[in-house]
Amino acid sequence: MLPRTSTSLLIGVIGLVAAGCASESTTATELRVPIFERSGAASADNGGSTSDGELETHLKGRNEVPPRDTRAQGEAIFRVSKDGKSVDYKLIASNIDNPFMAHIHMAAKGVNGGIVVWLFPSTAPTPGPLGIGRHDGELAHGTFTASNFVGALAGHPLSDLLAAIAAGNAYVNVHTNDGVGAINTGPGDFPGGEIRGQLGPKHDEDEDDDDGNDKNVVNMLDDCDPATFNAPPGPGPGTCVGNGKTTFQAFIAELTATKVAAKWLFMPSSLEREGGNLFAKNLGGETHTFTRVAQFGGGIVPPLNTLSGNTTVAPECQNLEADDFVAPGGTYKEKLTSDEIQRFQCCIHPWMRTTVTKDHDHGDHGN
Ligand SMILES: [Cu+2]
Repeated sequence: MLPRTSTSLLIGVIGLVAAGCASESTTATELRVPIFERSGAASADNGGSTSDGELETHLKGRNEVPPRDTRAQGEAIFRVSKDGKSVDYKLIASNIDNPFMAHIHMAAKGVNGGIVVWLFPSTAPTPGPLGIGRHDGELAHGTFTASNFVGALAGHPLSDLLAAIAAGNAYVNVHTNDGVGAINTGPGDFPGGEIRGQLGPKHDEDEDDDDGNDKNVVNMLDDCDPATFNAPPGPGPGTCVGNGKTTFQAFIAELTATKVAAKWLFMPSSLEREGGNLFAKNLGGETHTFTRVAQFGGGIVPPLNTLSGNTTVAPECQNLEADDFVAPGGTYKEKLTSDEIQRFQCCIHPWMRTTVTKDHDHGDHGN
């Protein structure tokens, strides 16, 4: 590995303009796995594990579309394997009547989407019996891989689900059905879904951000393929120390077509906070910045500004200091204000953004 400093990486990035250094290729053997922060509200039945790679969502009736009036609630916990090839999960539900199936669906918050993974009764795409009555506790646990994908993800790699989760486009849904008469007659009979929880970037309102800083985290993610980023015509040696899958050519092609590279992102892209510290963790393979700007704009790499349509450079990106560059594995601390809106962006990849809005009603309703 090359010795790396913020400066040499920066030069590597700027080298995009005039690449041509000797190549040093490394093989990518591992999938890049987005790491998610655990929610602060731990369930009584989650085994107590708090290791990285775990994600969790709280399932509630009011998250359904349309919202369902129910006392049922649940929790889904996922753990991505180190090699990124499988996911262990546990699904817990209480105060729920007649659950008969549960899945991961693909859609944003507030939108209903198709099934991509079955979780209950099992990973097999088969519903359970109707009208099973009251359930409290673990509903299902198991392991799934890409071979379990159905619907829109059938035939896709596991990384596509992780990317959807990172983008806020996946949720867990538990369906109920009493098997009698009309549907949607009340709790225990919502075949379209009784409790739901979004996966990924959403910071659940159950979170208590008063203790511990690790909940105030924005993850900086990318998916750079080191072989192509570190060699011509990529930006050059040392640019990418990760094990991503997106080639430099595909990165430029996506940027050209859509003005963003979707796997280069800040996660979450929006959160509600008032004061306190925010920690931006670089989990990617490239250097990024987490720069407070008055308005989002272009950064310090003109070709990336042009391709992403950010032709007006954010002035804050023109005054960067060495310690503004966050190398892979690094963390950047930013003190939040009580301003109504605070904006942070990467000054290298200007489409990587997070907006912090003032936390108006910090709900507090325990399990
Ligand atoms: Cu960046």
